[in-house]
Amino acid sequence: MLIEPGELLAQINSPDDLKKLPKDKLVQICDELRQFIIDNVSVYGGHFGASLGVVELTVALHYVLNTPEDQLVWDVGHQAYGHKILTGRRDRFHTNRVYGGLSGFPKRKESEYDTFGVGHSSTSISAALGMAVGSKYKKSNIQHVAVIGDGAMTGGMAFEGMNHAGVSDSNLLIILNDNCMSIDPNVGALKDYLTDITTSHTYNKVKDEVWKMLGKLSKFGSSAQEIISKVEGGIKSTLLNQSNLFESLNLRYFGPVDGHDVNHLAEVLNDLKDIPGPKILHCITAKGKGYEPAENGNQTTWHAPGTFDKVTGEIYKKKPSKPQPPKYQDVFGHTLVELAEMDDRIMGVTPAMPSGSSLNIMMKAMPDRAFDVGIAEQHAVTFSAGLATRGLIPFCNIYSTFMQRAYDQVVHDVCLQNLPVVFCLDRAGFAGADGPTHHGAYDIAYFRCIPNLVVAAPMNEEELRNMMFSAVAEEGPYSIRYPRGTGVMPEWKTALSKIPTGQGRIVKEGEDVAILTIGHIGNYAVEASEELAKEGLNPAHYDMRFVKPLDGELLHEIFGKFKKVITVEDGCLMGGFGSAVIEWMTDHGYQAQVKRLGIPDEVIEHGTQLELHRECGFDPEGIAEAVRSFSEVAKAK
Ligand SMILES: Cc1ncc(C[n+]2csc(CCOP(=O)(O)OP(=O)(O)O)c2C)c(N)n1
Repeated sequence: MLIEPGELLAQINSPDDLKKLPKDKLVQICDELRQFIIDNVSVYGGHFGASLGVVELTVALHYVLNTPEDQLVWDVGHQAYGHKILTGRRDRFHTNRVYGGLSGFPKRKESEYDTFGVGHSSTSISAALGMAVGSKYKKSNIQHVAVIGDGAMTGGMAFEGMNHAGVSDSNLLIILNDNCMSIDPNVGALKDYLTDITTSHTYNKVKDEVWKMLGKLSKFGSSAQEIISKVEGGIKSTLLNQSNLFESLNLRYFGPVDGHDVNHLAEVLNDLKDIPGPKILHCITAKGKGYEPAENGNQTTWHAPGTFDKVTGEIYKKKPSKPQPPKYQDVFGHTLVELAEMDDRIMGVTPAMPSGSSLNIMMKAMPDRAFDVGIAEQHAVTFSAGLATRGLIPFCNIYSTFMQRAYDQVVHDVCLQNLPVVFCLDRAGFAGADGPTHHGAYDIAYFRCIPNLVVAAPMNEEELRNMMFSAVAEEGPYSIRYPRGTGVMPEWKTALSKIPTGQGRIVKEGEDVAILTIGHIGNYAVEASEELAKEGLNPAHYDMRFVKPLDGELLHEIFGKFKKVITVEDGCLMGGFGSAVIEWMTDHGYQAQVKRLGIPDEVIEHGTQLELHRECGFDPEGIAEAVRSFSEVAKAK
């Protein structure tokens, strides 16, 4: 189903077309853009509230800037749907996040308007600053703008970028898109600070006067600007309780402005083009703006609601006829509370993903023992390490892809000191529609080389629960990876029992070929085996459960018995589980033919998880094919 754009939007094939519109048409174009996003996302799914919140900002930016020459960087990029639609991708927008279609995030190879590939938060200031400094070096006069949310602003990298920008004398404009929301409500002292600035009425009144004056004076050259800057700075620090955080970092602070007044935004952006040096414009917006259920309902749900009825606002949920297995994240969330009730040393930590990780269950049940620390993965890990030094057992839940941010903290702050932090890596393996920025492809490889760290992955809900239970008794760091989505056990609340660290299990006896799997992907091997049985093939299947330590006893048995081994992992092949098995094999003097199935050394784009597994040859059929090509029986036929 192709969604028809509104009359004006239908004529906009690039920002140049937008610029041709008279100013009095900007409100209409915003309305049509907003409607087009609603129409599309309600049918095809994707991120929602964030893009609605920046419709006016998007239109104003492309109206005023000379894109693609001027460099516009969106932080995270989940809010850039309007940007994509205005920059020549309107007719393909229905393929957003679909296998082979548009990416859900800005991507350099997709469009010249996407100046920087994004997906992980808090990178925009550093990237845009690098561009600005690079342009200056090349004597280019173009504009550089980073648009960053208040959630992304909590990430350390944003501060590292501002710290540098403040002394850089580059013409960088940072636009702070402040909607008080991350995915969940934003957290931390910065949030309170931003609210303080926003609600200081006296300051805002005086600021408006200064702004008008500034508009008049900025055309008169640098000395006038210097005077106004001093006046303005003085007013700000007198009127605000604290001195201005951004001004302290040498960034000129403008705002707050209404981020939904497109005409005013266009004027402000135009004015700011004339003001040299690094600066920040504070825009107040509402997530979900213009779509009632998203704006005034549960903004977290409407961050990425899935498909919905745009008239009633009802989010479509599948209504299965029989009980379904739970999501792994929910098994984690409920089991953590269960464990924490039994053991008062257990704590929970998440960097800005309470709903996504289901740590919100513990945050609600035990608010003093579970923490959302903001989009701050590095801090989450070292904070957990600190808790562990006090005899506590933190469960630090970080998506596999975001754990990449905190690698040094895992090595330096946790593992070298052998501290008992339990890392739960959600979304391990292919993330699906979010694509390569979000695939949890590398964690097995990057974790298995760290001393002291246990690397475990459950094949089902029961194993996840038992691994969490066992991790509490471990004296050092322990990691558990599990994928996005559901497990396989509708009756998931099994009795807790310990799994000895490094002990795998046999799923199915067999002959000729042994399939060794790690984690949930093992269920594909079960499916493959069922299919192969119909063809008279009977591979053995082992659920190894641990990449580190590997189960040596089981491997002696396997390599003693089988000369053909297949390893399967939802992770990168280089240095991953299959590599670990081959290393073990050579270290112990065995010789077998080993075929490794997993993610190749390439960027794999977006699609459903199954589509991507198929592309990489480790869907059930891919595993079956590997067995067939190996099997003696098959060869004899
Ligand atoms: C490093 C990293 N951690 C976590 C996330 C998950 N994430 C995506 S969007 C988002 C919230 C961003 O909030 P904000 O910047 O305020 O933008 P908004 O959605 O409110 O417009 C989070 C936590 C991420 N993309 N990157």
